[in-house]
Amino acid sequence: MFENLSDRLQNVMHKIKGYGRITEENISDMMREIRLSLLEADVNYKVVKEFTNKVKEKALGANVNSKLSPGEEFVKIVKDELTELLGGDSVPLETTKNPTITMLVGLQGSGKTTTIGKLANFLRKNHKKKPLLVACDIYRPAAIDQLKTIGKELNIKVYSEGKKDPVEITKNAINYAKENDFDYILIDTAGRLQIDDKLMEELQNIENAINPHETLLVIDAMMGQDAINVINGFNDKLKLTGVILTKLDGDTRGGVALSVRHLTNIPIKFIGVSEKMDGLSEFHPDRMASRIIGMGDVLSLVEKVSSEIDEKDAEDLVKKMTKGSFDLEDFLKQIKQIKKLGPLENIIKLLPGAKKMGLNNVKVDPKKMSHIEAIVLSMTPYERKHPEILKASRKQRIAKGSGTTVTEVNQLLKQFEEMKKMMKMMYNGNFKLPF
Ligand SMILES: Nc1nc2c(ncn2[C@@H]2O[C@H](COP(=O)(O)OP(=O)(O)O)[C@@H](O)[C@H]2O)c(=O)[nH]1
Ligand SMILES: [Mg+2]
Repeated sequence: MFENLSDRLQNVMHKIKGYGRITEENISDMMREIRLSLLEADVNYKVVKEFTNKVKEKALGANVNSKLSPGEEFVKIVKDELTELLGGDSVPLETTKNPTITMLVGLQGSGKTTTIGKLANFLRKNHKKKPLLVACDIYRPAAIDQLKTIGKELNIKVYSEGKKDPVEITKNAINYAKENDFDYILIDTAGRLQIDDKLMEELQNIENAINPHETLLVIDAMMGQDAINVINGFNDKLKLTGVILTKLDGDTRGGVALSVRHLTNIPIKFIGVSEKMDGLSEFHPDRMASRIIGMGDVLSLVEKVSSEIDEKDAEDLVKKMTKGSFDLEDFLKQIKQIKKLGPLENIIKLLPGAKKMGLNNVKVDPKKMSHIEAIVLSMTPYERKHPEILKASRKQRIAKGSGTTVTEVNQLLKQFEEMKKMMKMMYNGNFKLPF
């Protein structure tokens, strides 16, 4: 998502860093670039115009006594304005009520049923909730089965009464949840290909009957600008509390994300980034802005790492890294931990400057990771602590033991040395962000 926009904006940021002063003249080229890149990302033209006007105004009035260079000041202005555009402060999902009732609405195929599963998974993992999924898309038997399959996969209870009045089903489901200690109710509703009165009436009836704490509109980001009309259409009839933008993994432009808040005033609460049950991220405007302009998303990275990795282990590792006492034994531990985080390319993308370093499109071959692990495992503990003793015969033994080649062993040792050097540089403060 946002690939092209991010590329182009990072180029602009890079150029402007070279300017000693920001003047009306040199800024107009930059603003043109920014305007075009936003339009190409399918951001609404009105939004683009207001955005560029604001950035320009702020840049020309920027504080000359600031500690930042004029270029850095400009980058900061763009980042702040992008954050605003994406919605400013993040608006968290309601989780405090017992039970909390959340209803998902949206057009057919937008991703409601899938997102219900993802949300339940998220709530259980991050908020220790016991969710109940409620099947209210009663018109297609396949829709109920789909939800049941998802429930089975996640081992989360699905409440269903087949083809009955959705209002009755939801009321019964809430009673059932209360009696059985479920503390988060997620309601899957019917969708249509277009907004129509009958659908809206049904959704309104449910809303009036149960007064949900959240009514979230699920919307397919690949719809582009049309999404805004759909959001407004639903919001006219229902009390939407947020939007979930799905399939942002398929839409490299991502313009909708940049227009929704400004044009509808409804916050984006989550984004869908894959078909899988863990493919849902909380939406944080500031972090997203930071990612778009290439400053990385270190906060999300830290969160991801701390939810998957033992904190004590991570702390030890960082200590060793910074002291330069990091050895192959630690490297092995690290590989094991990294494997827990899922595909490495998703992690790399969150690093500051990943793009500039050419790392954003790296494909990490899981087979290669296993090879590395096997090589280190074939070393004796002493060898892992003192890789400098590894000469030809030892290397041959290791290659044989791990089912790899001496070349691969050499490659690994070289990579390890480079990694150590980089860690030292970071520690000594010589590591500069690449833009
Ligand atoms: N790539 C991708 N596919 C998604 C995402 N969310 C949903 N889908 C897919 O979109 C299709 C429709 O989803 P579904 O949940 O059945 O939509 P519903 O009709 O609104 O309930 C399914 O094939 C999902 O796997 C997403 O964030 N990324
Ligand atoms: Mg569905």
